[in-house]
Amino acid sequence: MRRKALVAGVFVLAAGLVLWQKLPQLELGRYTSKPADWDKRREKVKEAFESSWDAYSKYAWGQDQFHPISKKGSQMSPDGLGWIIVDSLDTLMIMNLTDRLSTARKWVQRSLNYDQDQDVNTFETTIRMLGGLLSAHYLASQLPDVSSRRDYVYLSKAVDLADRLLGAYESDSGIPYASINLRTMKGIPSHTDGGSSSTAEAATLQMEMKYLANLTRNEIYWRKAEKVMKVLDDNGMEGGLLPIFVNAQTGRFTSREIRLGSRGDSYYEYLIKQYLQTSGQEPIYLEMWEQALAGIQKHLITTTQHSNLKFVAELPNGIGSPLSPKMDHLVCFLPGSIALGATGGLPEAKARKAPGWNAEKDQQMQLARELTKTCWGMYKVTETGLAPEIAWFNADNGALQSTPGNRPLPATRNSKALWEKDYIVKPLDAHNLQRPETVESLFMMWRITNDPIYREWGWEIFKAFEKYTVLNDGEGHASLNEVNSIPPPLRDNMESFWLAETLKYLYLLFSPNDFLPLTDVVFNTEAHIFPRIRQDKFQTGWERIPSRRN
Ligand code: DMJ
Repeated sequence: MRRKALVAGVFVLAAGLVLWQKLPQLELGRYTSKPADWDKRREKVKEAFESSWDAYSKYAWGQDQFHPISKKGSQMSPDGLGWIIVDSLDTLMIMNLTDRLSTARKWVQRSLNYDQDQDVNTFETTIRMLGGLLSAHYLASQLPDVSSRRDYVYLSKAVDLADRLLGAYESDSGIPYASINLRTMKGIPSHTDGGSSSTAEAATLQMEMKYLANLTRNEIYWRKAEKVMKVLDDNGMEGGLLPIFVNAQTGRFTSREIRLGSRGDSYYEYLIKQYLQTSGQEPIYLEMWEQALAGIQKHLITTTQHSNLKFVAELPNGIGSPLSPKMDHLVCFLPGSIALGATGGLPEAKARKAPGWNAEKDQQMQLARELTKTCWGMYKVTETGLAPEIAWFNADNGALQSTPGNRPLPATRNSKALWEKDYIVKPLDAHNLQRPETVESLFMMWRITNDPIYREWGWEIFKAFEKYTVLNDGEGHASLNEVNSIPPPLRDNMESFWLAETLKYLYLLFSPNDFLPLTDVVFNTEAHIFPRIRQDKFQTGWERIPSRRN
């Protein structure tokens, strides 16, 4: 009898344990588990980085792309551009991987040469290569054990590269051409999109060029980059929302399409980050950010049909036309940037007590929380627990008419059965490229709100990457072709932003909050780290046309 009772007791206990472990998966909301060992989890992220880096080093050292299944590399130019090595330098520093860093530094010093007859994308080369070198230069003087203060290897490569990139800005309007030849320094219009440059690409070069101007006291980098902001703003677009293509000769937009995903995204990100980068000395960018954020809320944010999740829809034909219920994973940078803008990077509790806190900021924080949840749902809803490249949402017709921001919101009903119905993953959009945007926002939201839910969500995402993207032989990680098949088919590529961004943000999410505080640094769109500039060597060189301010 006693034995039976014991067996029954053990059974009940085991069932309870299984249910308790399942609990986090049954809701989009709260976790109730015991405190986690974040140091241990951070170590796990570091091990994942080491595994990916070591596989790259073993099979593709010095090459721009790594194909982890076929175990080989490929180049984007005859001699290579340092695409993976340069993009990873600051993560190596942050994780204190000193031996690997020293090998990488030697490669940069001895083998990296940008004097090549090669067309490169102006934006990608700026955010990854110039940004990577500048961040390495900054951190080398900041982090113990990394390097010496007098190490100019990274900065001298950055100057050489930036001088080559300057040619891209030599269009009639000052809007940079999509590409640049590194040797001839001649700008090249896009081979697609009717020769237009993309808006995000033209307006996501400013932080890199301005930090370089500040370091070298060479004003040209500053002026070329900020001119772009004026030309774009002079178009006077309603609600601060810009179409995604712009002609480099005329400086005028060539489409009506507006979105916060590809080709639109980091224009908005760099508005608030430029303001923070110069420690509030350029209020023009705060004004533009606030105008754009109001426009996003008025024209793009709407809610799902079943569980009232907020998402950022698209306007394929511009303001005044119906919304398309599609959201790229790329948009998931937005909640982190909103929280950063509302608080300036301070913990929310402190920001709320600072002068200038108001109902609008309160509402922005609420929006940041809701959008972060929607991005987390993009992971939670798939079989692998990894987000698709693009999610579609169920929203009723009323919600998709123009100016949805004016509609009253239905009450939240947040049970799993309902919220799952709101996400649609189409087969063509079901790949996962190891992208960082959601973990980037989780990192910002954790630092700002101090709500542990964001760390827990980040841990769930990391575990899914570990479960499904590690190669069978354990050598590195790959992208996925399909997030809803188990096992998911791997794609023979490892993106450089896996090392530069995704693993860096996860590592920082699990690190102590005083490591690289958000009030001291600002992350470029590739997660490269620049200091907040406190001196004012250069001032803003332009003003908005007054009528553009509404
Ligand atoms: C990165 O190169 C940058 O984060 C960019 O802003 C968007 N695309 C990738 C990551 O998804």
